[in-house]
Amino acid sequence: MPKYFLGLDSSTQSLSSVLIDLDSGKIIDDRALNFDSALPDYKTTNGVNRAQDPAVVHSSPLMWAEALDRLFQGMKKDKLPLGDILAISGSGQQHGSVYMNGNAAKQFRDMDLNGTLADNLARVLSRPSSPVWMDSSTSAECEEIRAVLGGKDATVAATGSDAFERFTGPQIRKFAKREPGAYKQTGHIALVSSLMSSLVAGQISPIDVGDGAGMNLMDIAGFTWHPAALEATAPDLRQKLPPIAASDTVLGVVNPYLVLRYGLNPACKAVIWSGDNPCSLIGTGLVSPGMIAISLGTSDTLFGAMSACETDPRGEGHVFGSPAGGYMSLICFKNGSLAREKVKDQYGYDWDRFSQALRDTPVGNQGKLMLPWFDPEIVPRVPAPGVKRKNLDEQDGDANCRAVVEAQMMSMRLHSAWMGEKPACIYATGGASANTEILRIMADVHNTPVYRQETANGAALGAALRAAQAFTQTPWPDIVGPFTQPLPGSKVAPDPQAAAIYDQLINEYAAFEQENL
Ligand code: XUL
Repeated sequence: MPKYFLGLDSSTQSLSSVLIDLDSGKIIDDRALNFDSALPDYKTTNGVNRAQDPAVVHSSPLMWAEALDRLFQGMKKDKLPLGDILAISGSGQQHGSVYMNGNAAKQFRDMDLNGTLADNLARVLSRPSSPVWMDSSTSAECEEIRAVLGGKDATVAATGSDAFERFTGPQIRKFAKREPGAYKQTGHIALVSSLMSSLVAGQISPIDVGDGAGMNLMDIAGFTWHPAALEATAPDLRQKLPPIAASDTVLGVVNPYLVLRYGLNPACKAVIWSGDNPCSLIGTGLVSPGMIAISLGTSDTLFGAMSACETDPRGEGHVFGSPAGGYMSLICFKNGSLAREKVKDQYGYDWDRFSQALRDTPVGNQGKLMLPWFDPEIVPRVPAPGVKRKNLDEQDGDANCRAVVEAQMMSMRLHSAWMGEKPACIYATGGASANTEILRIMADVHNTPVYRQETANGAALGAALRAAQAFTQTPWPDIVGPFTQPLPGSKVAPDPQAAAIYDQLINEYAAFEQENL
C-alpha cells in the first residue's frame, strides 16, 4: 500500500499541489493553476482585484473554491492515484478573510453534489470579496486596536505582532465599521486556509495556531482567542470565529463531494490547513529550534523555528505557532534583491561583475557602510526611501556592492537577535542564493554554516509533509529529512577571522542605523 499524501497551496496567484510518496521520499506530482490565466472570469491581475484606492486589494473566495475543483479535475484527467492518497492538508496565503452567513456550517456539511464548490460557497457568502494580505487600507483600525490593547508593546506581547494593516483583526474591524449590516449577517469568518480546509473536510474547519497568529486576535502564549483583542476589534466576534486547533489536527475524512467527483478514498483524512509561512517552515525542513532560513527574493525574508515564545520588542517581526510545535519567527526585509539590483545597475555591472567586486573587496569593507533603503523599509521601519553612506564614496562601485550585501546581512543579524536562538545552521533559498559570494558574507556575518536549498514549492510541500506527519505520527525530522536536504556540496562554512571582524563592525552598523531612524 503506497503512502501518498497531498499538499495544496492556495497562494495569491495560484493554487498548486504537491503529491508525495513517503516511502520513496519523492515528489510524484507537482502542478499549479494560475488564477489570471485559468480563471479569467474573475478578472484578476496576479491573483488580485484592485480597487480605485490602491490600498484596497481583494480576491474572490469563489475563485479559490473553483480553483480547487479545477485542480482536482486536472489530477483526475492525468490519472494520478487519487484513490490512494491517505491524507490531504494545505497552505493558504496568510491574513486574508472570508465572510459567510449563519448557514455556512450546514452548507459545508451537506453540499449540493450537483453544484460546484463555488456554487455551494456562493450560497453562504455575506461579503462577495475577501481582503488579502496586500490590502493596506486599515491604518486607522490598527491605531484603534493598538490603543485599546494598551499600545504597541502590549499588542506585540498579547498577539505576537504589532497591529498590521494586512492582519485579519484590523480588516475585520474595518468591515464591521463600514458595513455594519453585512457584518451582523456574518455568522462565520474564515481565513483563506480555514475556508479551503472546510471545503476539503466538508465541515467548518478550525483555524490552526500557525495561521491564527496572523490575525492580531490570538493569544500567542496560550494559543486561544484573546478576549481583549476580540473586544478591541469588533462586536460579537467570538461567535463568528471557529475554534483554534493544533496544526496536526485530523478533522475527519474528506468531503464526500471529493470522493464522488474525483475518486478520493472515502477513508482519506482531511488535516487542518495552515498559513503559507508556517507551511514553508516545514517544507524547508526547519522543524528544530535554531534552524533558520533566509530567502533571498525581491524582498529578503528570515524565518526560523524557536522553542520559546519570544516576541520582537520593536514590533517589526512576527511570531506564529510552528506546525512542528513551539514557535516560528518571520521577519521581512523589503530591500532585498531590489537593493542588490539597484546597486548592480548603478555601476553598469552584471551579476558576474557584482560577484567579482565581492571577491576583490576586503571583509568589513574597511568600515565603509551603507543603509540600503532604496525603498521604504519594513525592518527597521523606515517610512521614506533614502540610501545613506558612511566612509563610502558613491563613485566606488566595488565598495558599494560589498556595502549593500554586508548591510543586509548585518541588519538580518541585528533584527533577528530577539529570537534568542543562536542559529545552528542557515538554509539559504531564493534566486540570489545561487550566488556563493553572497552566501559567504551571510555565513561570516552570522558566524554560522550556510547551506543552499532549492524549494520550488515549499509551502505545498510543507502541507503534504504536515498531512503525512499528522497521519503517521512519525517524528518530524524523519518526515521532512528525505524531502528537504540541502544541495550536495553547497555548504559555506564561516571563516573565524571574518566573523570576528563582523562582530566589531555590527556595532558600528547598529549605531549608524540608529542615527538615521
Ligand atoms: C506574511 C504575509 C505574506 C503572505 C503571502 O505576513 O503577509 O507572506 O502570507 O502569501
